[in-house]
Amino acid sequence: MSTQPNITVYFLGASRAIRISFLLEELGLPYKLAYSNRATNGVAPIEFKEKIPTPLGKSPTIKDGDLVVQESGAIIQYSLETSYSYLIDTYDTKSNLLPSNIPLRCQTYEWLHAAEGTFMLHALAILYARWKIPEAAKNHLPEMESALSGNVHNDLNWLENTLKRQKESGHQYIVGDGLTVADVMMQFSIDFIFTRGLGTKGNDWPEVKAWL
Ligand SMILES: N[C@@H](CCC(=O)N[C@@H](CS)C(=O)NCC(=O)O)C(=O)O
Repeated sequence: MSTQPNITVYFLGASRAIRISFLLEELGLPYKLAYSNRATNGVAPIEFKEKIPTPLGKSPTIKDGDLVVQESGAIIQYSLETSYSYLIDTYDTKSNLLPSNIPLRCQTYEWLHAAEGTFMLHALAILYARWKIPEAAKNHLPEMESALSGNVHNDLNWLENTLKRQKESGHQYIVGDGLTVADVMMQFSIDFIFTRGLGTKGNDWPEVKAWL
């Protein structure tokens, strides 16, 4: 762990690495990009994956000095809570990306983890079904998507109702009265779900769309 930031973000185009740049920009932290576009078939180029110093070679990964951190939620927690917590005082005087109030902090953690562990999990079940379903079973895909969409609907309803309550209190973000890492993590998940229409058929989430 270094005392001065020396961060490289391994950034695959159109990936969860957006969360990390979003946070680092909000914190005003300098960082280097090791960037790659996706290959024409949408996957990460193998030469890029080989450069990422983790067993899975996923994006985002960061390297800060000798320390390597993978998993977007963990990178966000690392950036906020360990070596750079002082930067929140220095740079983040207005937006309070991680509230100090304990109930608000816990709500922020809930969304930070729900972004991957709930929203992406349920949406990816549908995307993988689209990708992996055998040709012979393709006519069952709509039925399968509809069966898998219940979780996505529940997840989006949770966010919709949270944002509605926030709006009634005069707030436009997910937790408290300003931008937090809940928004930073959730932005990618929701954009991912809406852009691909993953389980979103048959409902509309106007507050979620307005927030996005
Ligand atoms: N749970 C991980 C997921 C990381 C992940 O799956 N990243 C995708 C891009 S969004 C990736 O690296 N895909 C390329 C590959 O798997 O080869 C996180 O939140 O960082």
